[in-house]
Amino acid sequence: MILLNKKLIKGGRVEPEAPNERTRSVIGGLKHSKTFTLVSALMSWEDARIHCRQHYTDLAMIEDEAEFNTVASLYPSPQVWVGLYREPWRWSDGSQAKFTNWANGQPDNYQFNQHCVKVDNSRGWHDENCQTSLPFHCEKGG
Ligand SMILES: [Ca+2]
Repeated sequence: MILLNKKLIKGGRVEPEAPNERTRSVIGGLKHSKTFTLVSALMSWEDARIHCRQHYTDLAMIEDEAEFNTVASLYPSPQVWVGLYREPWRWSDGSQAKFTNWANGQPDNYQFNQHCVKVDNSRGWHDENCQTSLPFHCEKGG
């Protein structure tokens, strides 16, 4: 894989750089270094996970304070999917969520239909209907 003029060349095929994607790295997290990317395209949680697994490693799994701060620095999108779902609350790779930052009154499972997690621009976590279309955070590495 070669990066050339912002085009990704893979197997002889030139793929355009994904639009509106911002990247930022964190080093020294729970599991070495990760690169988090905010993807502005609006997708359901499941479609967002498919996109992340195709282009990165997975939806963002925020496993400690350092990673939390890095993901938060990628805003200004007001609401963004991360790779957390129930139940019990676990990350996209099946690991248990030890670090969480629920907003006041969350998770509330409003209308018994909120099984995926978004973060808001005050950095609080909310359970949300998985079919809602939102931008999302992916991670690579880790
Ligand atoms: Ca909720």
